[in-house]
Amino acid sequence: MAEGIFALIVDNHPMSYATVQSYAQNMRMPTLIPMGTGSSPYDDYNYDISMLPSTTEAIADVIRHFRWSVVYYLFDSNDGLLRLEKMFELFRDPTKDQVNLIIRARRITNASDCYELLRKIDRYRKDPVPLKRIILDLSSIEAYEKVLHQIVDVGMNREDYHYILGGLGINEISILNTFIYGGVNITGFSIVDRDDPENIKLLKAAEQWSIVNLGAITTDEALMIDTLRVIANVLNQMDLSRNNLYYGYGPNYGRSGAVSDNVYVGSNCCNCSDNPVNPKWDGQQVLASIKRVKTRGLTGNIEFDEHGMRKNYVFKVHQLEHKQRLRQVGNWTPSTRFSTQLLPTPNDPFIIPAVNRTQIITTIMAEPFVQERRTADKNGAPLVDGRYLEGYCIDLAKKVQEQCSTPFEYTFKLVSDNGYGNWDKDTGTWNGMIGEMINGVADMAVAPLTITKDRQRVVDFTKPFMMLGISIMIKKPDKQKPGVFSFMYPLSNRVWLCVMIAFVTVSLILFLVGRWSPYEWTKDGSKGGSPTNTFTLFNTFWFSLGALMQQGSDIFPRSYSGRIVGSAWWFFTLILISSYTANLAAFLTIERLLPPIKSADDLLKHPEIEYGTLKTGSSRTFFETSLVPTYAKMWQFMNANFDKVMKDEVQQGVEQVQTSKGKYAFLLESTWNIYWNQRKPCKTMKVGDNLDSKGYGIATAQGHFLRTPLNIAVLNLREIGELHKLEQKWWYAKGECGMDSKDASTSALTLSHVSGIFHILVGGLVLAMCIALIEFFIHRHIRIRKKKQVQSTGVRIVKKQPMEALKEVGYVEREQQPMFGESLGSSNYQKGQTATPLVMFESTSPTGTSHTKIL
Ligand code: CWD
Repeated sequence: MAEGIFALIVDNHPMSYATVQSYAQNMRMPTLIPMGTGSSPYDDYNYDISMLPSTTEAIADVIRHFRWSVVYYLFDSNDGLLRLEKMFELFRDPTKDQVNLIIRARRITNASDCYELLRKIDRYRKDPVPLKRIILDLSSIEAYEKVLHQIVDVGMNREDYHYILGGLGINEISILNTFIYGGVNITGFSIVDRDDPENIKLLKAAEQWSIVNLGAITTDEALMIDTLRVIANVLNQMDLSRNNLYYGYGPNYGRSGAVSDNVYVGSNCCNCSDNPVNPKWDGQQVLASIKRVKTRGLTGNIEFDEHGMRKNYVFKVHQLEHKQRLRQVGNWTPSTRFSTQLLPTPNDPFIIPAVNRTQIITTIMAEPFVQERRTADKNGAPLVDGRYLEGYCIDLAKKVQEQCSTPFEYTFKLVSDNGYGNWDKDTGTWNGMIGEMINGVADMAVAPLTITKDRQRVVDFTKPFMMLGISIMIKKPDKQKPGVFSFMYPLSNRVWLCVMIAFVTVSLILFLVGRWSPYEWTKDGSKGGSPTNTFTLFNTFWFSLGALMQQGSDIFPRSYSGRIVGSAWWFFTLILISSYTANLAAFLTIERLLPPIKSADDLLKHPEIEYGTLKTGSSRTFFETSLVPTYAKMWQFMNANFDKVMKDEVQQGVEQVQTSKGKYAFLLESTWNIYWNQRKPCKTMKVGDNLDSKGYGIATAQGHFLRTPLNIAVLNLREIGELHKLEQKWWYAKGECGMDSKDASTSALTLSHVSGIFHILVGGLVLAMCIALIEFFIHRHIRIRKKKQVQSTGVRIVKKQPMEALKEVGYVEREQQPMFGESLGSSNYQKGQTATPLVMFESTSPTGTSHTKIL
């Protein structure tokens, strides 16, 4: 220290540690202890920084998990003694842990020879339980090797033993391989993170320099490297150029080769022989900088609390069972505890039988599964955290309890982190309800908890009590009122066009057929016997139109060909009009919703519409891990806009859909989609098919005694229709929005539905009147012209009723047949030509000219 140092790195060996600690405290010298836990946070030595986190809490969790009642605690160091003290402290209140633990502590004075102690433990028969649970808290890997060796020698590696190794290098103990066939259980921890890519890089580099062996780096080596990393980190952080660490100059001051006077690192603080000791520097600053360090190292996340102890670290949990090598079964962190289910020894009679306890059911507030009872009547509603609960899951738990062949009592608890259960990569643990079951905080979960393969690995699920899938919720588009021409809707525009073309084509063909077929030609006496054809172009159109309108007309084809055309056209119109009529009612009455989105692909096609799902839960995992290109692209979008589009709770997502004018779609489980669409203000709707198919199950901690009875109870409830009834009760009976289709079918047609046909009618009437007027004027014009002509020639040209007209203007019937060659109007009467009936008229004009008319 007199030479000038910055911090101490020391071993906490019992022979020297107390002395070093005392000096460090007096000289205000930060002291890093790579391989020990240092002093208790509550004593006066507050310059200690411990690199090695304590496993005491993790061991306590194992004891709680297995509900042991007696354990042996064997330790060989003062550190171990401190941890033992902590262990007693943790189990002081038996009501808190539901474990009344007896700890039998023994100190191993010589790790190389503890046979006697082990034999005594083996022979001790006065414990309330014959099975022996032994915690080994030893100071080094060598000590573990030695003691475990003796355990094998004494024969304490049988199935009635379970050891917990308190150190952090269980995977470095080679003798464990010999325990595989003895039937013993061993649980332990490690901390070196060999999977971290940064660590792999570092270890590879170190291997090149032959410093460490990548595969075989020990926990002690890793802790030492991390200690140096901490110091390097602090040096980088501190503003050394400000010269604020020390009062004097370093030993290099003025020497050639010194980089600069200002970059000297060290305290030059103290002279150990001063009496009283008079440190000239402020080690508190360095200490504070060390406690502020936040970095990652070989032992994972490196951070310290105010007592200089590690925080936010992760232990890997390892287990060795009969015929199974040591394997990692999960993780443990101080905040989330175990991320795994530690398998109890089969048929272990000393686990406090869960059957005797009230089962703790974890659940989550999620309408309508679990919600606060709103009515004044609170009878029968469980009281949890000061709230009376009701909902589908509360009813389900009751019904399952009634159906269950194994009787049990239960109480509800709300999940503390408000999560369903996800694997947290950072902490390496399960959170949410799944985490609570794994950690033994809860026995089962009755909640809208989706059955997934990852969850199934760590907890047991019953068969699904409800089926669902991820679905799309959008804002309901405004209803489209049937337009003025809604009578056109039953047929598409193309069909209308085809009908028009068919109409024209049929009319033309009928006209041609009428022309070609001789049977359509008749002799009309009123026309002087000349052949006439009713199927003029105008008439064929009239005939086709009459058939199309299902009205008929007064003209019909006479020829076979004409009748074939007519029949075909009638059949066509029969089917067409029937189909049209069948569709018409629906199109006139239903107010159609035309949503812009109908599928997940549509969401990708409409970049203006944002979408998201819950921040945690199986839906997020679905998108995150999906290999389907559409869903993978959707996840890219959601991940890029995470804070904006992802929601903590379903209600937030629903509210955003309601308020975002169709610019946000929420991806949620279909059960909730249906439920929220039935809640006021009724502004949302579910579109498209579900993206996947899955179910909610009741989850139990793995191997729970109620696992099978619960499963059977759920199946039974399904078969007797109770689940269906519950669904009706919580979904449809409480609906506030009614059924859209029902509304539509009962409502009367308004004028807006049928105004189009009025328009057509009025249009037809107006057109008819116009044409009538035109006809009137044309006729009048002709009459005037004729009158003038009669006045000037004496001949009145008539068109209609010619006989009467001619008689009127002075013609008389002539008896005589026309003479051959006689001029008959504009054409000569030809020889051999007959014209019957033949009526001839004659008149004499004022000029004396004789006129002959033949009809
Ligand atoms: N959960 C989810 O992941 N997505 C959703 O839309 C809803 Cl409503 C819930 C949670 C899920 N049920 C789970 O168990 O993770």
